[in-house]
Parts: sequence; structure tokens; C-alpha cells
Amino acid sequence: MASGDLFDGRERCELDAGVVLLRGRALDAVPALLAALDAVIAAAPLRQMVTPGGLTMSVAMTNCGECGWVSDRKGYRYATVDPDSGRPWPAMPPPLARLATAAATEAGFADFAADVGLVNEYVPGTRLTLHQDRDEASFAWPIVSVSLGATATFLLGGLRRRDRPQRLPLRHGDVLVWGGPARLRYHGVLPLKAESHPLLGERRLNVTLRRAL
Ligand code: MD3
Ligand code: FE
Repeated sequence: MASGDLFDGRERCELDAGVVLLRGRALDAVPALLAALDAVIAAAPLRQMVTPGGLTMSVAMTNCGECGWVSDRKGYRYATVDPDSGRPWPAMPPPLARLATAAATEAGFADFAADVGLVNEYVPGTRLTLHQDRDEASFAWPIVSVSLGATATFLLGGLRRRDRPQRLPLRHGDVLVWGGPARLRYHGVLPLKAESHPLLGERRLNVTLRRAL
């Protein structure tokens, strides 16, 4: 059998209406993506934000693009300026913008142009509780998620908080796109297990590419 026939970990699975998992879709771009993320994090360091209820989030976050997602005692919102520096967020790196548009197209969502890249950093124990992404101006656009580093277990819930979530591993290089009927589904991430990745160590970076404005 030719080596081209061997399964290389890349496949497209439609998990549910509007939820498309592109396994390994980001693998070719990993060096460019990691270099771009290093530059973003150097310009706008990762930080643990505070929720409106006064709790410090488990995930450390930063943003790139025309605006960024922020949380503080006043609420959740998109802001064009990094509140920690008073400067605009670093520009959206072209490799991230290209991957977002291509992955959205492959998932059936044409003409997607992200204006936000929200970067989430997970270390062992970091989790993200079940939530909806609803701070964007329009829910007509999909969201594209790129996973890098250690494997996480993500929770795919339903449209109501009480709907029992399905569990799915998200691995280095996986791209998940959700939109249309899935855009407002609840989702979260279980506490990261201590497991080392050759490039990122015991760390996971997830970038969600969104259209917020
Ligand atoms: C949306 N991030 O930043 S992305 C977030 O892995 C966020 O850092 C997670 O949720 C992370 O807001 C998850 C992947 C994801 C998975 C399933 C979903 C998002 C989803 C199902 C429905 C809607
Ligand atoms: Fe989310």
C-alpha cells in the first residue's frame, strides 16, 4: 500500500448540525501559528481576567485583531484597546486569519473574516465552565477554534444549560467550527490533565477566531 493511503489523523467529521471537527487541519501551519502566537503574547501578555461576579478566571487570556474579548467587574464585552496596556490589541496574524477563513469554508460557512483572535492558555488544572459565546454583535457568523499543545476534553452541550454535554478530546492541530444552529450551544473544557506535548510541554493554547463587530 502506498504511504499516501495511510491514515494521517486528518478527517472531517460533522458532529451535529453546524458543528464540524477538522481533525489535524492546523498541523501544516503549526510553525507559523506558534511564531505568530509568541509575538501576540509578547505584545499583549496572557492574563487571568476577573468575572463580573468577582471570580478570577482559571484560563489566562489575550487577544489579537481589531478588538478583543475582555471581562472585569463591569461585565463581558469586546474592546478595541487592551485594558492592561491602553494600546490596541496586536494585529491579527495572517496565518491565523487564513486558517479561519479556509476552515470555515470547508465547514460550509463562506466569506468568514475574523476580527478577533481570543487566545486561551491552559495549564494542568485549568478549566472553562459551561457557557455560551454571546457577546458578538451577530450570531450569523461561525466561530473557528484551533487547538495546540496538550489534549483537552471539551464539553459540547445543547442550547439549554441543563442539556447533558457530550465529551470529545481536542488534540494538537484540531480545528473545530461551529455556527448556524449550533452557534449558541453551551460548551466548556474539563480541567486539563498533566500531560506533556513535545512543542508546548504541559500547556494547551486554544485560539477562537470570531467576528465580533
Ligand atoms: C462552541 N474556548 O474561548 S473552543 C471560548 O478550548 C471557548 O478554549 C474553548 O469556549 C477552548 O469561549 C472551547 C471549542 C468549542 C467546542 C465546542 C463548541 C466551542 C463550541 C460547541 C458549541 C459552541
Ligand atoms: Fe466559548
